[in-house]
Amino acid sequence: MRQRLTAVTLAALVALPAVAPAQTVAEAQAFMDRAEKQLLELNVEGARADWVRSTYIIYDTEILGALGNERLIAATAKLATESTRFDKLPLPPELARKMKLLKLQLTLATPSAKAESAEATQIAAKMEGMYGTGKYCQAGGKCLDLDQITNIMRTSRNPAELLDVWNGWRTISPPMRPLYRRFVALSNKGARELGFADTGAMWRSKYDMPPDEFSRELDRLWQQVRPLYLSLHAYVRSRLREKYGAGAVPANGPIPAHLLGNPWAQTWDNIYDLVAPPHADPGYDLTKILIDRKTDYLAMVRYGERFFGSLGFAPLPPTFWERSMLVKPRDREVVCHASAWDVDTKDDLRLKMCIEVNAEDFITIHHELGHNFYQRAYNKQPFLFRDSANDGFHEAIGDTIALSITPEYLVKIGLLAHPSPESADLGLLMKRALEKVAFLPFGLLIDQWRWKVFSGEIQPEEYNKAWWALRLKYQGIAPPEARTEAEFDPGAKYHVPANVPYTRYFLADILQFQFHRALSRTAGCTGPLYRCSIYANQEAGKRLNNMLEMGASKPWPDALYALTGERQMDATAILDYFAPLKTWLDEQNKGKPVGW
Ligand code: X8Z
Ligand code: ZN
Repeated sequence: MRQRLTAVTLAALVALPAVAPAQTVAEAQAFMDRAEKQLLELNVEGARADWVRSTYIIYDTEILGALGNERLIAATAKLATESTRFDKLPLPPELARKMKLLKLQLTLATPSAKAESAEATQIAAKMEGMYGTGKYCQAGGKCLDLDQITNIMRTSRNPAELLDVWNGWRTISPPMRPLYRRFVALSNKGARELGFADTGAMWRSKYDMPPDEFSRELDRLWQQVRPLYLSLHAYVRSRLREKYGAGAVPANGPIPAHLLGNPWAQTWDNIYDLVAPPHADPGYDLTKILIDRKTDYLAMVRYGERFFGSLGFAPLPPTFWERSMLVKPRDREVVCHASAWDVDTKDDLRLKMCIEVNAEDFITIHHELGHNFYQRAYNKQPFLFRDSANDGFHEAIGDTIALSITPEYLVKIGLLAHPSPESADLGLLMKRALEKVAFLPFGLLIDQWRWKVFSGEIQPEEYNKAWWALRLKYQGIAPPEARTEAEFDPGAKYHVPANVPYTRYFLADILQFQFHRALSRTAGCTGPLYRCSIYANQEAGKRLNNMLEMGASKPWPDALYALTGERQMDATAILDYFAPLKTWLDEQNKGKPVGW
């Protein structure tokens, strides 16, 4: 019902082309068959150009990538507009869903005017290229790329050095500011041509519910987890204050953004050593284990592949190993930000990543492989259903698997000699919380900023001010030094110049715990969730696969139901998981300020 409602709304808003209304379901079906065939061809062509652009950034590949994208967007928009002819026709459910999805295909809608569509796609390619090739050149003349900066932020405990590279990475983005401004105008124009109020409204329409209801859902989920975040924030702040001094970290104000072990302060697990609960040593350090054992990048990917294999998934195809980019090439510029590809939407799976041997990348490999195994699971679906139930599902699969990387699992695969004692649980939970709980407000705020930028509520003259207001509001962090509108700090986060929606990661952070809870129970694990691993459990594998195979063929609550028996996104699973830590944190925070 909802699907048809959306379609009708769209029809009312879209300027209908002057064609006679179609009459029959057969006609609608023929249109859809043609549309899916054309979109498949253009998608594959576009993905090939995009792959080369991302793994070999030069002048020409940027143009070729933009061109492929432009063709694909133009064809998709044209088909979406044409499809409104069938809006009033009652259609069988599958066809109706395809009509709906066709109208929601685009992340970037470009204006129909040729010059403007070319400009929009060129700006997009250019901004991603600027990010990919971005470097901070220090006063001494040494230039650092993002991987080097990330490593410094991960390991350095010298505030001056941290401040230097934190500021340094943000020197790459001010030149993006005028481009981004223009990009917003053009993409909004394109979105409006398709009947959406703006690009943000288009993005919010992809969740099988009215866009405003989706916003309220997000708020509901955030309210569920906010107390947990506040407890973690207050505790981490007080420990950082001990480490860096009262002059550096306020007692009851925001945490300076450069002290949290990550260039964007989005995950904090790299500063575990600074905030570790006493007497709760996890007993191992995965980074150290990988390095000591001389595990290389290929072996790391094989571990991930074998986990999926243990659940009953077929091994990755030989072409995965031939065509993936797994390490940073020495001789050319690439987009290092990790991504998973399915170039022919069938079996040409690839991973693009600049793997380094550490625990963070070990987890990211599982994240990316989750995309690849999802892609392959839904490849028997018709083209428009070759997608996840919603984008949060796509981001949650690999992370769900990574939640099963428990000490017991590491023992099973021979990376650890003995499982950690129970006394280690608190330490392990803290580490996970620094990764998963710390991320929640960050996952939410990126698009809170972008949606307001797209709607015009945030004007270009206040891009940075509004950015830091949201960083403060949701995360309780502040820039280490005053920022001005001469900077463009959102551009220093990949997904902004690359135009990748971000709310998906917030959803995934919640969903993965829901998935983990359901699969753990399926696997017969009755203990605390943080001790459950679904490794080698075929039944859990089957249950997961059943959902993955559905792709986007059904509204996401149906997919969620198939896996969990629940129809709502629900944060009680993440709260259950961290419950013992929350109790401990609140104990530590007694008599100390919470919030900012
Ligand atoms: O971008 C990613 C993945 C690719 S989909 C590496 N992630 C977000 C980020 O890095 O900001 C994974 C978690 C959040
Ligand atoms: Zn991802």
